[in-house]
Amino acid sequence: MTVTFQELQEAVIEGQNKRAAKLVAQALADGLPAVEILNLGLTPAMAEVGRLFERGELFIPEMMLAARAMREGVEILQPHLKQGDVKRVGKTVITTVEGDLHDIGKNLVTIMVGGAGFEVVDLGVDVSPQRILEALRTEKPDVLMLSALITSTLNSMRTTIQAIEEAGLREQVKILVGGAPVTESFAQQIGADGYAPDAAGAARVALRVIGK
Ligand code: B1M
Repeated sequence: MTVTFQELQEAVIEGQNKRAAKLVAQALADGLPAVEILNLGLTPAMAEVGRLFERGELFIPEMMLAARAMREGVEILQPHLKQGDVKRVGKTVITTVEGDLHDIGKNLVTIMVGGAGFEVVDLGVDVSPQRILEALRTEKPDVLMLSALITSTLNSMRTTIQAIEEAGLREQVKILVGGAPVTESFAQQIGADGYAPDAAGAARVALRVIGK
């Protein structure tokens, strides 16, 4: 029986991780493209979870279960989102900024940027400017990618970029920012080199800023 996007969304919204993983595997077996499963099945489910949370119809524990179901679905999709043999084009350090624990979007960016040929060093979530400075010194990436999902942590993006400037490291790295509350104009305001609204866009902008 063919899997529908509706079924996939329901499994994620209801936090049924095993069912979500099984449906993703089935959808792939049915021949659905991985990008469609992601964009029409999994991602809209998280948007709905956010709406239900805002309306007080769903709470943090359910949000965490939905996040787990999404993550397990993405794990099955991951090998199918990669392009074939890609040439290494550069190195990137990626992180969710200080105070922010959201990592699903960052992880998707990691997959897409890795698929575009970047070696990716993922620092995780809730990462301080000091830790990011350390990584810039040791990893020497071409691109630093900062993700934020809550309005209150947008300020951490700003302070991270300020810390990089103050440390005299700004010229050695291109900085890209993204995440639901981030906009192109905010990116310009805080002195980032680029912004992308989604994971595929992040890969394109990363290539562009390093001249590829
Ligand atoms: Co939270 N949360 N959450 N949450 N959560 C949001 C973000 C929220 C919008 C929900 C809502 O109210 N509607 C809201 C923020 C409101 C605001 O500030 N504007 C919110 C809140 C309030 C909170 C807490 C404060 C709740 C509380 O404790 N009272 C708390 C904060 C904790 C913290 O971070 N300090 C919290 C906690 C959590 C959980 C831990 C339960 C869980 C996260 C689990 C995890 O990530 N491991 C969670 C979840 C799941 C969500 C929602 C429902 C889903 C987020 C998600 O994964 N989306 C979210 C609602 C929503 O987004 N509508 C919500 C799917 C993902 C694929 O999309 O992350 O946007 P996204 O990533 C996209 C793009 O943004 C972009 O590409 C990705 C793929 O296309 N992108 C980049 C992301 N990073 C990028 C970087 C780039 C470029 C593009 O370049 C560098």
